[in-house]
Amino acid sequence: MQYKGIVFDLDGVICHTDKYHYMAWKQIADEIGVYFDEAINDRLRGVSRMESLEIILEKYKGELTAEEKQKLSEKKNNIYRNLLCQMSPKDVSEEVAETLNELKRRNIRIAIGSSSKNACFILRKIGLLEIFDATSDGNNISRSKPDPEVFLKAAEYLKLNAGECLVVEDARSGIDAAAAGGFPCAGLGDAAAYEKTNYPLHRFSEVLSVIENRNR
Ligand code: B16
Ligand code: MG
Repeated sequence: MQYKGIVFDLDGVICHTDKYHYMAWKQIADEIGVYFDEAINDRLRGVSRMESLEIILEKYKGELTAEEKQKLSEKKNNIYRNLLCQMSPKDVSEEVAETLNELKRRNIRIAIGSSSKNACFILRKIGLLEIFDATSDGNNISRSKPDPEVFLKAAEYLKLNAGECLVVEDARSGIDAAAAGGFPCAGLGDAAAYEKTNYPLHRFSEVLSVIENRNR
């Protein structure tokens, strides 16, 4: 089967917001007196906001009510969104921008498949809201990665079957989601070394050769 579309994860693939997630969560963790570091932050990749908070609270000694957790996650999001305001098209590498343009030239349909409820806000800030044919994100799903829902919705929006869409991810939870949905998947960074990844990528632009080799 030829690959007619690509569903890209956003954070860690198209742009990098982990430092802002880290800064915002660190502020929350300090406030409640819980230990938090870069290694814990790495475990939050691709994971929803509330699930991220639960991971951070693993080291918390007390008990929090659902309402208190909700307040903390809202507070984190406000800090995070303020930090996101400094993002601009300069936060997209030339390689990413050129590869997306080349995919469009080749009539490959492209979508975003992100756990983030801030995906459209980020895409607008980095000037990429218009280039994608569809966006599936934290606002249109009820189950976060590793559930395949976000990618299945993206494929549906592109009017393609899972087998026709390559998923590009940086997180293992995202690769698990792609595999569970029956999508072929390419992995960058941490996800490149994961055994469930079909196409390990060293750099973003290599998606062009994955498509080329598949469709020739
Ligand atoms: P928000 P992705 C994910 O985006 C991030 O990797 C993850 O760290 C974050 O917790 C999640 O979005 C939810 O983000 O708080 O903005 O709704 O990698 O799936 O694009
Ligand atoms: Mg990611």
